[in-house]
Amino acid sequence: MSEIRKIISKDTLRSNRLPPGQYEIKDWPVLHYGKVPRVDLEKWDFRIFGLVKKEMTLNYQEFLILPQVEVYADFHCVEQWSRLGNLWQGVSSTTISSLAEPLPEARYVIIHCENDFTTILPLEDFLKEDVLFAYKHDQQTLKPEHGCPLRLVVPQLYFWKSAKWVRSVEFTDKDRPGFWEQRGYHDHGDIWLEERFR
Ligand SMILES: Nc1nc2c(c(=O)[nH]1)N[C@H]1C(S)=C(S)[C@@H](COP(=O)(O)O)O[C@H]1N2
Ligand SMILES: [Mo]
Repeated sequence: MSEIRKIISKDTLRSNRLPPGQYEIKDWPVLHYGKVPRVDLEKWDFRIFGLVKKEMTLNYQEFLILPQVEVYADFHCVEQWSRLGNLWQGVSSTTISSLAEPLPEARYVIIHCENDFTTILPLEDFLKEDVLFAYKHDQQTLKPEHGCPLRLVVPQLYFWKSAKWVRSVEFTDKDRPGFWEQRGYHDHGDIWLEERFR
């Protein structure tokens, strides 16, 4: 096995780690639209498509043998609670991107999840070094309600962009608002600029 690359999210090094308008909580609430999906790992796959040189589909075994990263990061819900000091383990967004080789026209990434949930983020944000597709949190396999088997984690944007139960990643040239973005949440969602709502 190759070594797990360890990454410290830069925002955790700030003297004040709490973005404006946030307060710290110690537990971990569950928040999402709809029901927790039942996921059959035998049928599960992870697809990369859209404006890329190499579209591909990986099954669960193939996903698990990709190089792993461990990311130490905070997260911040738009509803003002923040959870500091989380250890995520999974596959870096940059690994996914370099497998597929996005075309120069690609500017956004749409994350597609179970139950037709989607979210969108600029490619530039997606490729930050602390962004990953996580299957573990604090050494434990993710619980179903927190996104098992796989969720995206984007520390620099509000937590609604950290989509649970991810199934595919689409590279695109257009900004197509996702589930929460269509319901009044900000297109971008920068935690330091307080980009909460449109
Ligand atoms: N698939 C999916 N992912 C989602 C959501 C959702 O409704 N569906 N909600 C988002 C929101 S608004 C938040 S705050 C976080 C909450 O994640 P948690 O339940 O693990 O705390 O999940 C995000 N990811
Ligand atoms: Mo949220």
